Amino acid sequence: HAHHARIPLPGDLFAPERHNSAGIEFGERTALDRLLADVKAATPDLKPVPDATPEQAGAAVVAARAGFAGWSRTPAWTRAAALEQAAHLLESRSAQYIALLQREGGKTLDDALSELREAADFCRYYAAQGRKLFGSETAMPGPTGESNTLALRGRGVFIAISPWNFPLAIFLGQVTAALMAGNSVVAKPAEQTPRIAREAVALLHEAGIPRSALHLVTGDGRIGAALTAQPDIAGVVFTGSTEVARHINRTLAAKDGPIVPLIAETGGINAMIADATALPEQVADDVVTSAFRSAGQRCSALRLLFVQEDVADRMIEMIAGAARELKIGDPADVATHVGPVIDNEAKQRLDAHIARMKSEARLHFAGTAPQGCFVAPHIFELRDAGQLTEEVFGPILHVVRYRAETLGHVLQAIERTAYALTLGVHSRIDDTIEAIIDRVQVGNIYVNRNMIGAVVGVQPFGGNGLSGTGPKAGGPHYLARFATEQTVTINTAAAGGNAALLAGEE
Ligand code: UN1
Repeated sequence: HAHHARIPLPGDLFAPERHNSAGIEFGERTALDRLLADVKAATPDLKPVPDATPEQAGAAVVAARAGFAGWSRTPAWTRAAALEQAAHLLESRSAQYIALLQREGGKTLDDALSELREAADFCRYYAAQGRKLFGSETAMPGPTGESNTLALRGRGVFIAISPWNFPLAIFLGQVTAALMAGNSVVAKPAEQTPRIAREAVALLHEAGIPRSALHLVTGDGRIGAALTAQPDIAGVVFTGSTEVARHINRTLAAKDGPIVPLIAETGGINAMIADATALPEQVADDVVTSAFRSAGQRCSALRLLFVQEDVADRMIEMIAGAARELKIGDPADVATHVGPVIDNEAKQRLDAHIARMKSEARLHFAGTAPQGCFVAPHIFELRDAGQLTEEVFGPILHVVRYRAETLGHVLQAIERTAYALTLGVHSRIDDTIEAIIDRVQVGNIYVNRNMIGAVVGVQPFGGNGLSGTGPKAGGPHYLARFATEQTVTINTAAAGGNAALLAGEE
């Protein structure tokens, strides 16, 4: 095809097109028709990706160590240009990636499009931030007679371990940040989504990242463990469960040699508070989006909804009504709202949780799902928020009623989860909103809107407490944590050698 569209915006998809790219009139076709036709015609590489052995994992780290020298000396402008080229390639092949995200990741069209856009945004945002941070040294103020400069440089080999729920965006976000900062990278994607990772690595190589600077190692947690245990690594960036983050942290701590930093973005038991002044239609819409979109398989997703008693019955009824409209099924069908969960193990875990909730809580709503790896959306009402003790990674919403006087208890219950990733607030009382924001340490707070889909460079994303170490992905402080800093102080008053050095002479 000649007409490779950029990633369309949702509104564009329904706008009638009267001309094809060659200017030939064809009537009422829409960009959506064209995109769907392209996705259908796409032939993503679905060949299995073999697992690496622990020896291969070790060899990848050695090769990345050798690649570090050249890549860390490559000018930041060149590194940034490669990332921008990667964004361009992603966009020009969007149909191919959407098809792969649907086939391997179970993504609906909506989710695949947002993910593709997020992936391209990460590449461009880190390129722009990287030019600022790494493009030149910062002259520091100081006394006359000396010059002081601060420079950021790559650390060495970074291990990037990424999850299956954003197999393209989070994979590329981690890898491009580490590369932009001048590190070489060994990337270990989730074992459920190695094909998307293989494509993404091929794309980065094509965009100008040297093969020696970026290596892919596939396999499950054992391969991840083999990588983090390697002696010569300079940092680890990880997105996944809190439990695995702790395990990595222990592995790093047990090693001799330099202290190796871990950047971890982990789970959440995310809450939303809706008081009696909230707009019920908007709450229903935002709750359904936050709890059930992506089949609830986002670390940002809503798990625990606190509703003020006075409006609770009506609110729950409206949410159930909105949830009833959701179509669950084949992600390749454009009418589908909720696709499958990632694998059978996930389905079994979620089914077990649903069974437990049926005996411990009040069921308000159960959707219908087709046979296979699907989990229908469920709404349960708990007596107490403490009944939910772990992150349940699927389309299951838990509701708790509260009285206006006990908002303090709600905030305590949120703090007691010890996670602090996302929080939703629906209220029209400014004092309530401010008091909540002031009280909690949650990383991303969303007021009077849904609480998923953080936009790169707009809503820097990441949590505190059990939810992660920071810094926030897609935010201005992210890249610096992948780097070392070097301060150079030169006595400019000294005669001879120093003055010559400053003048750039030998
Ligand atoms: C994750 O689900 O692992 O804001 C994190 C959002 C996404 C969440 C990504 N950035 O919904």
